[in-house]
Amino acid sequence: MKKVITYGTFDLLHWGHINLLKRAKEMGDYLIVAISSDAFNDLKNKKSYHSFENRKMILEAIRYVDEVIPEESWDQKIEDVIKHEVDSFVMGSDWEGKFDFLKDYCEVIYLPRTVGISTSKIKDDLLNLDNA
Ligand code: C2G
Repeated sequence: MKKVITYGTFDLLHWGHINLLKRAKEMGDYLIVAISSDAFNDLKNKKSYHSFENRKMILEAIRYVDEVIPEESWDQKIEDVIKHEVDSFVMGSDWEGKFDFLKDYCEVIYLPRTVGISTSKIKDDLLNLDNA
C-alpha cells in the first residue's frame, strides 16, 4: 500500500484544496493529511475561521482523505514520514523546494497550485461584498 502525506491549515475549504487532495490521493492508495492545530496556526501567523476540531471533521468527510493527524510544529515531518511509513510527501507548488530535506526519507512532490482561489481571497471577496 502506497502511503501519501500532505500538510496544511485547510480553512474555509475550497476547490483549490480539493484539487490538491484529489491529486495527492492519486499518487498512492492511502492519504494522510496533517492539519495545522490552532496553536501551530498562530506560529504560521494564520487565523482560521474554523477551529482545528471542525477543520479535522470536514477533512475526514472527504473521499480522498484516509486519515487526519495534527500538525503541531515545523519539525515533525521526518518523524511523521518514518512513523506512518510514508512513500510520498505532496505539497502545493507555493512550497516548491521548502521540504526537499524529506527526499532522504520519501518521494517529495510539489503539485501546481490551483490559480484563482485561496482562503484569503474568499475572505477579501466577502468583505468587499459587504461594502458593495
Ligand atoms: N493549495 C493549492 N491551491 C490553492 C490553495 C492551496 O494547491 N489555490 C494547496 C497549498 O499549496 C497546500 C494545501 O493546499 O499544499 C493547503 O493549503 P493551506 O491550507 O493554505 O496550507 P498552508 O498554510 O500552506 O500550510 O507545514 C506545511 C504547512 O502547514 C502548509
